Amino acid sequence: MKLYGTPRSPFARKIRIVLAEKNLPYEMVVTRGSTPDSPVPALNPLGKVPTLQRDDGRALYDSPVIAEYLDGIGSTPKLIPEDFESRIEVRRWEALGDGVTEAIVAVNHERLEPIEKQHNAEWFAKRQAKITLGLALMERDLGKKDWCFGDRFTLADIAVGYALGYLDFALPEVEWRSKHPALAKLAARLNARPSFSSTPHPEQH
Ligand SMILES: N[C@@H](CCC(=O)N[C@@H](CS)C(=O)NCC(=O)O)C(=O)O
Repeated sequence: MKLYGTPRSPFARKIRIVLAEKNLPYEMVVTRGSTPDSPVPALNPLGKVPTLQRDDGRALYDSPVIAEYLDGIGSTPKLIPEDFESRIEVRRWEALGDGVTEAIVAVNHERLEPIEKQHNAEWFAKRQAKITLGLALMERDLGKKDWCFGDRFTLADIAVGYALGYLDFALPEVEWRSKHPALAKLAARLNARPSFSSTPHPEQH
């Protein structure tokens, strides 16, 4: 199996965490999705990473589909519950983590543009609201529980953990821990797991 992605891509990190949790061997192909020489568009017409190439050569995208595939081919631990309602709830957590991450990616990329090309304050405020409201809902729904869903580690925890990890990486000035003590505690535990600690984002420059 080959995973196409970059060390900076949060969505690729999400899949690297899943691969590590499932203890699945893979080859990492470091590439962006849409550079002229990228092999990704031949596999994924959307030109996005992560793209996974299965052992039979077929390609999979986006990260929710890849995560479900890896959970299906790997053995324990099961990251997505079988039961319908539980599964939908874990996938909702995943959508929340992915959506917050998308907003952080958008803000981070926009800030790298020359100031005269950047969107206006209203554009930034809309993305900021997604991050703020998303974190507030995560904090509320996590509450006093040890895990985001049920009584064990699932894809829901990966979704929250990689989103918070990317927030620290891309927007380190956002001080979210004091306002979200439950998330802060969960993040500390998740960041200590080998799947998280072995897949850090590189330094921003
Ligand atoms: N919803 C996608 C998002 C993937 C995504 O946006 N990847 C970015 C890198 S972080 C990318 O490849 N962007 C290139 C492009 O959009 O052309 C997923 O979950 O896999």
